[in-house]
Amino acid sequence: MRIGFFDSGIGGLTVLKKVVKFFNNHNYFYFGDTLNVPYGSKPENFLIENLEKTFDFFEDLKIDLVISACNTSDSMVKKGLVKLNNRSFDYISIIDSGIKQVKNGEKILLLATENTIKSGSYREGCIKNGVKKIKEVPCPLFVPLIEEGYWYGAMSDSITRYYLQDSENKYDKVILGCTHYPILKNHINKVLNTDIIDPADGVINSLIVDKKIPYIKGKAHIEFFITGNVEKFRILSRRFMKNIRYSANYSKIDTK
Ligand code: DGN
Repeated sequence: MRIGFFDSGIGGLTVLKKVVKFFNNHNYFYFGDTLNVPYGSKPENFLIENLEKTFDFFEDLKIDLVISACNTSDSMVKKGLVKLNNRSFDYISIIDSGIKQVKNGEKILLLATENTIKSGSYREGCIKNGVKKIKEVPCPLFVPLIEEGYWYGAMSDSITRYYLQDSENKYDKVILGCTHYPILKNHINKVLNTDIIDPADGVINSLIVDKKIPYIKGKAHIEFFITGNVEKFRILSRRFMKNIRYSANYSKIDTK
């Protein structure tokens, strides 16, 4: 199958890695818009236009299934600002995959970008699922930190502590509502010591339950399409995807 992923940068790799690890031998296509990262506080119009163009690109590539690996862009779909009606591919929402994992009566901490929080998509979904309380915390410094490769160490630790300082021991679960954030999972876990919801696990679950991708043992092939610095992306993605069997091509692409 031909499976597409999109994100502003390397965050979507947290979703891609889990899917490739589980389903192995398919043709994967990853669109990383590193020229425009971060998406967190970009104007809505920009996000809508960009996502429409990304979807056009996936149609040109004859993609069968698109997995949203960017909550911020997915929130435009959830709000109905980007439509899927006439698209030729099937689509999996990362936000829906996160919401599915919350339960009635739980107290939830949502970490996400400003735009995702502003969309209210997680809040509404969690409330529908009966959560008792939801606190939303934007963590804008996480994304540049991760894009620059600071996945460990004192700087990541102190920024994590700064964002989470008032949230310790108050919530049943924390949703990592931005695909970049699982890269800092160890730091987040150290501060909160709370169950973590990674929406990517919900993606895997719905792929299995709905039998959307056949399991084919073997080696994956990934085509990366990057709008910014391809070499920087190649180095970081290799570092993140180590221990996974895949072959890859990296191409520069213009979004205009
Ligand atoms: N990784 C994206 C998300 O899940 O929202 C976007 C992060 C960003 O560009 N700020």
